[in-house]
Amino acid sequence: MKAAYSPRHAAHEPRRELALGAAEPAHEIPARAEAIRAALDEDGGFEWLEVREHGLGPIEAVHDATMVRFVERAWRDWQRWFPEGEEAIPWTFALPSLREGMEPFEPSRTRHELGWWCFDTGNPFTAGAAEAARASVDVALTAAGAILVGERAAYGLCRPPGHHAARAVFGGFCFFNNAGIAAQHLLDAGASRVALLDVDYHHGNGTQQLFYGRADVLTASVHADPVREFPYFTGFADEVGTGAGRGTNLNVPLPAGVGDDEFLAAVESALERLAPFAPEILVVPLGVDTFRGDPLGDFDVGREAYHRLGRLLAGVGLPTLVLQEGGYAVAELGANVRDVLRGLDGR
Ligand code: SP5
Ligand code: ZN
Repeated sequence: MKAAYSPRHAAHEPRRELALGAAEPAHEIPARAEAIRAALDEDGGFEWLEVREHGLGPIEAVHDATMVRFVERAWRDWQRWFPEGEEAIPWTFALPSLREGMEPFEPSRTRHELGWWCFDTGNPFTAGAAEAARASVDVALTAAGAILVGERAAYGLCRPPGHHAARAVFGGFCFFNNAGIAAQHLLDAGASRVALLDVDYHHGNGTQQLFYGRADVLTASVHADPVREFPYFTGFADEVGTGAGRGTNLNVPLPAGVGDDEFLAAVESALERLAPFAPEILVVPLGVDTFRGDPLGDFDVGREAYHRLGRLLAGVGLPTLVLQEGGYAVAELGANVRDVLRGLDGR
């Protein structure tokens, strides 16, 4: 299988993140991508593509251009005003109700602009975040390019992940929505309908938001019920799309403790519901934080489930672009991802 990886992911090296008011060691760390890379190298079934730089055009095709420019300068600005710390973490957020009934706000007026563009405290911004985020998009677009020239399946080892980044806000370890950018790129290259099936433990809120009103992109996500889990405010089953996009969003929230069979049955039912949409290409934001040993998850999904997941995806019979999202049990991360891709590859 063709795969893409960039060493530039390592430029983003957060040390800690804040959750529930406490600092803890960062989960989204360079060792994740290196573990996956090592497992795929050891497998031998993956051919690494040369990653091509695609510039800001494809990013600005889905994201607010002002946010994209902010990401590029955020570290420099933060260092200037708040030089303490190895990472930047906002602590005041521009919730719309704060200025309800008031004049529109110009976020660049404040030194704390990060609290306008980032929605959570668990997403440390570092000196190399922008470089790594750009590289992650290029990895996704390079893998998408393999699909465009006829590959049946391709994998982008994206880091940082992307599925929590919406049009004009980022968070959840994500800066740019790699899968959303890739899906738009596939459409712009001639595909008429693209379906995304997000199997990360967390709801793919960013991807949902990007395409919520769109009839040419179907977004589906199987994830932990947002009643108890990040991102808390999206991912409910009654979110079905709006306007022309009504019926093109599917959420399958799951309870704590689901095992292999329940998780895979949820994936299978989501796949069945993609069929009437008749997509030409399937994009799979792949998180393996569904794994029972994951420090961020509460599912009871075992190692054996991942090969079965890959076989389910293969059964759809569409050109399939798999892009890396979460997965924080670093010791098992490589094997879990490898097994999905082996299953997808019919091995
Ligand atoms: C891409 C992705 O998987 N993003 C997930 C972001 C989740 N952020 C919330 C992390 C909460 C960590 N606190 C858990 C306490 C257990 N030590
Ligand atoms: Zn996740």
